[in-house]
Amino acid sequence: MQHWRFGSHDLDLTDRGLIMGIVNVTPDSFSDGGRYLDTGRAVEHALALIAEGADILDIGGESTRPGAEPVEEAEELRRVLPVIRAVRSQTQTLISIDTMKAAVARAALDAGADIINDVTGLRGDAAMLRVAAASSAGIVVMHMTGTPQTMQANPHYDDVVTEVRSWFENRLQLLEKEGLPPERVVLDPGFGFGKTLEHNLTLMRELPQLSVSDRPLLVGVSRKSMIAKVLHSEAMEDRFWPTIALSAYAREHGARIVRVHDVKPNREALRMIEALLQAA
Ligand code: HH2
Repeated sequence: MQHWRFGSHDLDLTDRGLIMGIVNVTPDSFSDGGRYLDTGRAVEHALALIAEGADILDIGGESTRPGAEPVEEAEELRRVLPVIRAVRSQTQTLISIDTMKAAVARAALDAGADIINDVTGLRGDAAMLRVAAASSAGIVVMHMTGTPQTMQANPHYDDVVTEVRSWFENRLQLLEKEGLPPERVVLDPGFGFGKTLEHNLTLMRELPQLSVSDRPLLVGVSRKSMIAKVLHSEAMEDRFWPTIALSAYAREHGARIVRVHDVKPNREALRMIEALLQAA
């Protein structure tokens, strides 16, 4: 059984996975930077993703691509809060805030967000764990070595699968000790965050080994450079179909949430794979 319980929600993900649609309110995100920096455009995009079938909107105001410039807290708030407020006033769809800053997470929850998605796994900001534990939000705990500024310098693991898995186990234990029960947490291997192509491919192939304590796994590979490296093409449009292939593979191998830019085709891939899994 795979349940994700937070706030008033009890999401049964055992047989049906979720699509997390990406809303980047940034000038510099790697695949769509600048397209939705304007509040109106971001809200329009968010509503379009809901119409395509997004179960969760992941709204972020700071790019985490390798080498991205950090964003001041006030600027990040200015980007995301109006979008969260506007989306919340128009829909009940779950909203996650993609941030590394505790103050942004707190303000986003107050504005109507339901989930904190922190790519540092609640390690980046010393206040984040307290904010997360004191809230009733769902929490995405992602694995990353270093920071977005340093992570791709020279990623090294003796055994990437074992190390990410034991990091998940330790993290869940520590969070529980700090008052954050595992049932509120989903785990994410952090594709592209302090990992080489080989590390990313190994983690994807060995996904079932990363399943810890029945916590749902979230996978974020949408349009990422691992695809460009395999296909020897830097063109962003060459990354759309391979993303769908990876979503299907991930769902077949146990992932329950996929974080994607292109909601409709990835959602269809999940439904198709789930039909196969249930027939088996
Ligand atoms: N990837 C990105 C951002 N946030 N969160 C989770 N949980 N997992 C991921 O894999 C993940 C994430 C990077 O993608 P994107 O938001 O499209 O780009 P950028 O960080 O440049 O805005």
